Amino acid sequence: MTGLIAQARLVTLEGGEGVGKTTVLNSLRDALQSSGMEVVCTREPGGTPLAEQIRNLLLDTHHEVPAFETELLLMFAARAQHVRETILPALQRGAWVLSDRFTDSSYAYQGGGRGLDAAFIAELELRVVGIQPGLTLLLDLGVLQGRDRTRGRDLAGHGPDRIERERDEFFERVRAAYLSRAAAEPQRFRVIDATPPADVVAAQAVAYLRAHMDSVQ
Ligand code: Z5A
Repeated sequence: MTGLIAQARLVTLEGGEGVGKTTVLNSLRDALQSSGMEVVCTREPGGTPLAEQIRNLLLDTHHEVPAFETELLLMFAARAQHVRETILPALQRGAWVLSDRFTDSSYAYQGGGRGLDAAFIAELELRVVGIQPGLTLLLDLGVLQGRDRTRGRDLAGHGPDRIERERDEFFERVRAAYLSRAAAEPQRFRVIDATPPADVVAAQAVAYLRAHMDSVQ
């Protein structure tokens, strides 16, 4: 018993760097809209003007390196605002919400990657967030393949942000933490192999979404 309230219409996309979340999110949005649903697409950290400013602080490389605890608390500060200003109002009017990352990212990056205590993260989740997704699609890809996919974008002028500059071992721990969470909550997570071409990955994600929609309507 987690004390969290499951929100069937909240669907989250998770995974490491460059796994293709943004690409898949567009296909999920199209599938929901073609079924006549209102869809709100959002992301973390971010999703409100204030939370987007916190995102900029988190990813900026120009200030001193934040303490791991500072990073965690800023993620949850942004999430507190995002849940109250964007997610809950949308769910309350019957919309579906597709979020590119949510609380599982904090368990994977700040818990798995940084080594912060999962019990502390769970306490924040309970007190600050209070809800969990009805469906979480975890796109799983090798760390080096993810890096290859983002390299072109980095070379095109967007240098890597502060977290993207972490070493491969950090991202290996992130990946392991995600897979461990998925194994612990098989009813909520669907793990998708993100190595095939983007249209194949998106089709698998849409199939899982449709099955979930059938189960909640
Ligand atoms: N973070 C955290 O630490 N704690 C938290 O609680 C939260 C977040 C919420 C910002 O997130 C950072 O915040 C993130 C985690 C941390 N840091 N990292 N790393 P973000 O979501 O903005 O950053 P991101 O995950 O790095 O986004 P991304 O690199 O844009 O990944 P993506 O959205 O999953 O990938 P994409 O843009 O859809 O695709 C990447 C490229 O690959 C692109 O050129 C595509 O055309 C290509 N692509 C996509 N799919 C395929 C396939 N199937 N084959 C080949 N190529 C493909």
